Amino acid sequence: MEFQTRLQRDIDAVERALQDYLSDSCGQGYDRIFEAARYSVLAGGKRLRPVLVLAFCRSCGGEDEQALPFACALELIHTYSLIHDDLPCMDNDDLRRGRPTSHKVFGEATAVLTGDGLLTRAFEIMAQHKSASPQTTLQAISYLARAAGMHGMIGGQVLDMLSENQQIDIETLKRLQTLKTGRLLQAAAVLGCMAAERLDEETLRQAEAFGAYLGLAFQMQDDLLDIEGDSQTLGKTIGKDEKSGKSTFPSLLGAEKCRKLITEMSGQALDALSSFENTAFLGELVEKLIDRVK
Ligand code: GRG
Repeated sequence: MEFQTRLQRDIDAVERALQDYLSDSCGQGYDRIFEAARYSVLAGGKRLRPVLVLAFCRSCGGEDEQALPFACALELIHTYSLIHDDLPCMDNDDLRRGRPTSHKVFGEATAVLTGDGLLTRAFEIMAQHKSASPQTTLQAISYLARAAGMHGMIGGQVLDMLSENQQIDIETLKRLQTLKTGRLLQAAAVLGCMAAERLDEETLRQAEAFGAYLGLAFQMQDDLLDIEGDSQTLGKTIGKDEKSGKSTFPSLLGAEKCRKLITEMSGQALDALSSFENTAFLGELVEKLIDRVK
């Protein structure tokens, strides 16, 4: 199947599943939390992480149905992180996925609770995954919890906060971004393998390597877009890194070196795919990501 058709099918499958998972209405006075959850989750977004889960599952011989609960759980966690990251006490952002941020529409307290609700809903969805074996489910929950938690994305966010207005070196920045952005991308690749019941150490190690390289290339590209990109096309505020005094890959290395490293890192991500089958789709996805619109 042609790349674009496959991608659109995957995105559509994820959108339908996300809608189902968030279709609750309680009729007991707290429907607003479901409304706020749908507002942020169903606002578009590239769906990169869930698409990666589906693609890795297929590349390990699994079916999309096996991967969808893990894929959606990961997207809910990603969306919670965006909602919380946009709060006034964090990045204080007004625009996300082309819309006013959650706290602008629903207020700060509801935005905090929406993030909390999405995080917990994610693990509920995983625990209820019917077609995965109990061992796989447990391993996947444990992996994602660590990737999203204090040894992963949250740890990266704390390093990010502590580095504001500080002179940090490139190794510190890499470590920070590997945690903050890379861990969820690693989780996407690993959860895809797990969904297909491929739990051997070597497979998971290669999936992790893919996620780590892609995470760095993706973050470097994101930093470049923050300088060179267009707010309307990207659906978020740009130029924020410089204003907030944050070290970024282009600020430490320069744009040219970044572009070179993006090519190198994505090449290493592609190399990590050699132990998987039918990787044409994943290969094109990597190419597409590092060539995002300016
Ligand atoms: C839990 C508060 C809190 C923060 C965790 C992940 C994170 C740290 C904050 C999110 C903000 C951010 C700029 C993260 C870097 C990773 C990144 C480029 C996120 C945006 O992901 P995309 O481009 O977004 O996949 P869409 O909207 O397409 O899903």
